[in-house]
Amino acid sequence: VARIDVFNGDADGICALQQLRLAEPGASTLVTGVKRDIALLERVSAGPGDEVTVLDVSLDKNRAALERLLATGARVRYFDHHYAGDLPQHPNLMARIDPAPTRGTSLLVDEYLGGRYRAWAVVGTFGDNLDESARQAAEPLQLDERDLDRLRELGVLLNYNAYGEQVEDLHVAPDELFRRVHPYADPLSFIDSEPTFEQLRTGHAEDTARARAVRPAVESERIAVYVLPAEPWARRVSGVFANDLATSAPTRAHALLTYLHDGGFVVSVRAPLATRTGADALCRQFPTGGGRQAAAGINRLPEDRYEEFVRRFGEAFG
Ligand SMILES: [Mn+2]
Repeated sequence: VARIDVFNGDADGICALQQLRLAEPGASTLVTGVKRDIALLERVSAGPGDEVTVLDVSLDKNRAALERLLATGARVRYFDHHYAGDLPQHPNLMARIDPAPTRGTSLLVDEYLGGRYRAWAVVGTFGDNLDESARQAAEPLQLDERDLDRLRELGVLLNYNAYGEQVEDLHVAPDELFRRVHPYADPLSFIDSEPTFEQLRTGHAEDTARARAVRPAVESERIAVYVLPAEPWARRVSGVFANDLATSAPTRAHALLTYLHDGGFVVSVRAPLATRTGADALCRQFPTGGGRQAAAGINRLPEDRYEEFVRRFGEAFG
């Protein structure tokens, strides 16, 4: 029986898998990618009885591959909080899917495991910018404020590492990052002992300083649009910078457009933190758009649709 773990390469995906594999140790094949690379299941081949675990990628975007795997007799466990559409009904599918805007995949896995590796669930939840939920989940751990801040920073850094157009843009490939994380049942030990933490912290500080120097292309009380150049630092920092902007102006919606090397933009949208809705509905108006109510994106916005995007962004949030 083959065991295949399919997970979003971001903090929430890695921390969801970390909890499951601490609870159920053993070798598995890892299938992952940059944060936006969510059509992951199509890369999986599995046979009768094989166990496929899928974490933090939209079922709707993986539906055809999921149906194919179920038809071959594979058993699939699916945990996610993105838009799913109708769930396939199949005896070999166990799905825990909840698109609630305040709970990520790490917390769905935490619930499944009865809170066994709660600290990792807290890290993943901070990574998805769900600070309030993360703090609530952390209460029974009785951490002091300093340790809670360290868990938050780790979540932000793991999340930051997942942003890029290709794995080559990233400081650490997500499958390798999972292998580095995996020996640590306690994320605070990872922070103290594993050099990767400092590596990501330095990279994050450098990229953020460059992003902060960029002025908005459009700015009003309700919306702001930033355009970043086609460089690896911009591709890495865009998501985390979008979360920073959202936190610093909670009643404003933010859009970050990063030029792709072959034209067009990759887009990150954050709904105002005060409402946390409307980002996915806006992005799904464009062919490669998708995401969650609070945070969504467009994988490729053609350059000639820039004005249209700004107009629709204004209509959605202005
Ligand atoms: Mn997530």
